[in-house]
Amino acid sequence: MQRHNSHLILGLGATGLSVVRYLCGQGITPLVMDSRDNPPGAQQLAEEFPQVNLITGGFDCRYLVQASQIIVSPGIAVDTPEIRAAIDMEIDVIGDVELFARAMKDREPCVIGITGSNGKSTVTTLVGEMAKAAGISYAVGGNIGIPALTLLNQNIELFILELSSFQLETTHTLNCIAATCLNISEDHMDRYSDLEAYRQAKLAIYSQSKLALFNREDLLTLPNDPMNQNSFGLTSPVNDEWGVSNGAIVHGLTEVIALQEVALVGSHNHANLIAAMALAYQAGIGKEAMIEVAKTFTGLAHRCELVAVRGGVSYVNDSKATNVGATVAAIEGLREHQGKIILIAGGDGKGADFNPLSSVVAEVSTLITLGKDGDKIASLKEGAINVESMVDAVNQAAKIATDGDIVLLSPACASLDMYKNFMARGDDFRLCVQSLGVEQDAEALVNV
Ligand code: UMA
Ligand code: ADP
Repeated sequence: MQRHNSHLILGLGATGLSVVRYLCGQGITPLVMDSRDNPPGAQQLAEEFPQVNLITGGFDCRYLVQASQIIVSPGIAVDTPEIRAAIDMEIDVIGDVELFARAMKDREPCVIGITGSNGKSTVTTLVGEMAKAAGISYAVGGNIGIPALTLLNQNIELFILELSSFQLETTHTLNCIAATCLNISEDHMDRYSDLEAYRQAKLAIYSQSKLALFNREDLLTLPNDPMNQNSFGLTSPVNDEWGVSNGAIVHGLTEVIALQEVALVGSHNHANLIAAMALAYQAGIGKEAMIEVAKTFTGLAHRCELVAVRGGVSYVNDSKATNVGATVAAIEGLREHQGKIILIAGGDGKGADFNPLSSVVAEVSTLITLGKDGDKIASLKEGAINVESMVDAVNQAAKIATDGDIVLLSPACASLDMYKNFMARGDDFRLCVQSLGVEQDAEALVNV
């Protein structure tokens, strides 16, 4: 057994590496463990921090019980028996975002926290864009892909953090100006006992904020106990709530922008924009900056992104739809569409109940499924076609689709059974579409 390390990092992905860098910067040499035999950060660790030891292939309890602090990566369940044992021994078990929070403890609140089942990355990016338009020095990070600790060294006035339920489980002292839980629908049921356990993990964000911004059309997002709170929604607001009235986004009685001037399409995206405005307002960002962003931001890649129009058929990449709620929102958002919708879905369902998809798959003309849980989704619609690969799915769809139709990749599942991540899946879809033997139509490509 090696010498005693007071700080133990569990997991050597993007988060684990960021924690190594942070602790080493503080003069602390941690020990790293990962249950995988060959974790993604191993080579980088060896090159950058040869003094830091790495143990792979499991978590050795002998080290855990001797640590004074254990920093757990979000991909590892806190309920893992070795970690539970450490918590029972009252060892300080936290996540990287809690380390970030502790590093910020002497600063005035300058963090915006964003969680929810869907829309987090869109809202996080929107608030960042609004800060930029207002000339504020800002940093965007967290679950969106940039570990929170990597933002710390910058001279930043406003931190905008996307936070997953996993990250919130190990975060306790974030001091947000405002925080939101955008919506709650089933996700990560392989990590939680039920929806309520998942919901409570997310609602923990409110107790770490000066203001809770909830979605008044999703009562699951309400704080457990009344606190300093406000709401957003697509309905007419009361008092200083944010909402929609007479076709315009309004803050109380004040009109911000007419919906027809908004670049983002789809009612779920309008809700995202309104939430972003409400958060930006709490950070002191003016309405001019909000309006500028509302008029120009068309959406992120892999979220209902129109990637090609071929032979009059629109190919839409919604690879980021990694849960049922996101796919429901995508199909509902296309209800006004006149042509047929051909849906490609499937992947790793993470233990989800797919039944809430039934009503929306009834609206699509053809369902093509793939991946680990493709057959479960296929069972929701008679005549569904189950295929082995993305190229088969796209080719099948292209055979069926005619002028005016939409081929939508919106998997309702994680990608990890077939791809490195949702971006690789979306890129593969795009490539398969580009390989179709049909000329691309000369049309502007934007998010639909
Ligand atoms: N893993 C092991 N053993 C370990 C450590 C990890 O098997 O010892 C597995 C996990 O089960 C997981 C994978 O390795 O499947 C990655 O886990 P990680 O904790 O090392 O992940 P990081 O690379 O640090 O990335 C994490 C977030 N990943 C997860 O929560 C799974 C990233 O969110 C986030 O962008 C990043 O930190 C920076 O904050 C990704 C994600 O999928 C995008 N998030 C989920 C979601 O959005 O639905 C919550
Ligand atoms: P997250 O970061 O929470 O995964 P994203 O902004 O990346 O959210 O969007 C993920 C998926 O959810 C996309 O498929 C997108 O079309 C869909 N989506 C975005 N906002 C919402 C919303 N408010 N309600 C339901 N689905 C949404």
